[in-house]
Amino acid sequence: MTTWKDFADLKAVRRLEELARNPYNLARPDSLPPERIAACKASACGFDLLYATQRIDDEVLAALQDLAVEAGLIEQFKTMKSGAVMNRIIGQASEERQVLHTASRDVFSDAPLAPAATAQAKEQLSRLKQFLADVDSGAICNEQGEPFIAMLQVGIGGSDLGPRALYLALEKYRLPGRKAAFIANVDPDDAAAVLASLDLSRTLINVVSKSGTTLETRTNEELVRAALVHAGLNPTRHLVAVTGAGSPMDDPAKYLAAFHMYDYIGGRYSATSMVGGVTLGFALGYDAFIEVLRGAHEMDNTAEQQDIRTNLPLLMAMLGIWNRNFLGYNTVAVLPYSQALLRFPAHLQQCDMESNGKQVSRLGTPVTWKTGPIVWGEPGTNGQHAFYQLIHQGTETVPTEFIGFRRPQHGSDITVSGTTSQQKLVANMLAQSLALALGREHENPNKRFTGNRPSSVLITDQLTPYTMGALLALYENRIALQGFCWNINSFDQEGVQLGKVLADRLLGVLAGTKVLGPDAPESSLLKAAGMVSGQQ
Ligand code: G6Q
Repeated sequence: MTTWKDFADLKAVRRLEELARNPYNLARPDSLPPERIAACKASACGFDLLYATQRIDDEVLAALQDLAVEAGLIEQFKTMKSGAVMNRIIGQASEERQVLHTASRDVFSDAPLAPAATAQAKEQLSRLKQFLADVDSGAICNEQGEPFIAMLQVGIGGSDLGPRALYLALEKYRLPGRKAAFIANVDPDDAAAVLASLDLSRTLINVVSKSGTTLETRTNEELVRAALVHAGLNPTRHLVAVTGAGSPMDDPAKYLAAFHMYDYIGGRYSATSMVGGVTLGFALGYDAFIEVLRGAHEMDNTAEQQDIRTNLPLLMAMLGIWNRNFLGYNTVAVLPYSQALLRFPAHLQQCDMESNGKQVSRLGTPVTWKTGPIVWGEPGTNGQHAFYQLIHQGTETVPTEFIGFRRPQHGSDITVSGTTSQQKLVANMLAQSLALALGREHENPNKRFTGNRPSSVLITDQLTPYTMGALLALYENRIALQGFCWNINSFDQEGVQLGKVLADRLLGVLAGTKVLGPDAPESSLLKAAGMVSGQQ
């Protein structure tokens, strides 16, 4: 029997609504005394979360804790990790699947929570280890007997964003002479540019598609196969596949090696499965990928704690719910002060918005409360010279999540005017957090900062494979916990289907296999866009 409860029916929601009538004012004098800054700090897996600059006090935190307990968030998280069918909606046809991305990193203990899934993860890991050893030893090489030096991942959405974000974050740890590249979009210009940057004869192509049917990926696979043939190369010596067991791509004869992912791992949660493992393992080494898994696993363990003050994913989830549902803020900016995290906000955008952009509760009825916010971001300090104007003085309050590192990844730095570049980076991040909170009075209203704008700062020593894994899992778990609280199914994505269906109709018209009446909106739109021959 499920105990899923709708958000609007939770008692703690009433209490939080009361507290939200007079929330903590960050802009009043002395709003950030030293004891508040010291107390509003939680730590896990080497990360510190500084949240004194959120509009909360002890009463709000206690009520958020009550909300988490009443909604059974930690029980639901553990139930998910143990293999319950969490991807479902009661009384409606839905995916009806387990949600076990956590099993792909629960490989360090002898008693994993979902033993069958973890056994499959271990089996894939040992296949990966052997494959990478064969690449290293030259047992797998090109037709001239030369080692492979690059891997091109072809995949889109969940089969691209997480692996790409992690690769860019960890490029510093690349094995000597190795690199990775990515093609996602069905954009011939992107494919041409990426292919031009590679020596195809020494490149492995890793085609990643859980379904094995995705239009963009299958088209790009054909494009790359044609490029290999054009270069006089044999595609089966170069192509590797990661796909769902039994998918149309699950055909070992067409690939040099094939890895599996399983239906219990959602695309956007798949970076720690073979979807990320093959390319990250090739470029960074098997051991670095295991470190990513270790970081993620330890953050998964943290997420099992009941106490909001020590469970970082839970704390971030509940602060987000306070901002979204009780203070009424519509968006969240994730602003890493690290260029290496360039694509991490894009990955989170998918993970969060595809998971929690939902309008029906798990009880099958329309929600009467707000669900996922609009998530976006860019690295600072670049953003400071761009969109921070709106964050500081716009009419929309943008709760902000800053991410920073005390030490650079590379050993080199420079001291200018008494500070290093890394110190400048971190000082800027902390300054933004203070400026948003405190604001500034001025007789000129155009120079006034109202302040009282919430943010938090997530900081750790260094961006490494371990901390990247922990950071990834921190966000994945915060997203799942918020979904549980809103009582929505965070693991399906029906909202992406309609556009695909209509794109197929338009392509049918362009290919001449579908005839639509001249008054059909598809026909009129193709005509207006100048896409139908003779209609420029
Ligand atoms: C993620 C989504 C979606 C998916 C892509 C690629 O959760 O389901 O982004 O990952 O559509 O799908 P395939 O891996 O099946 O090609």
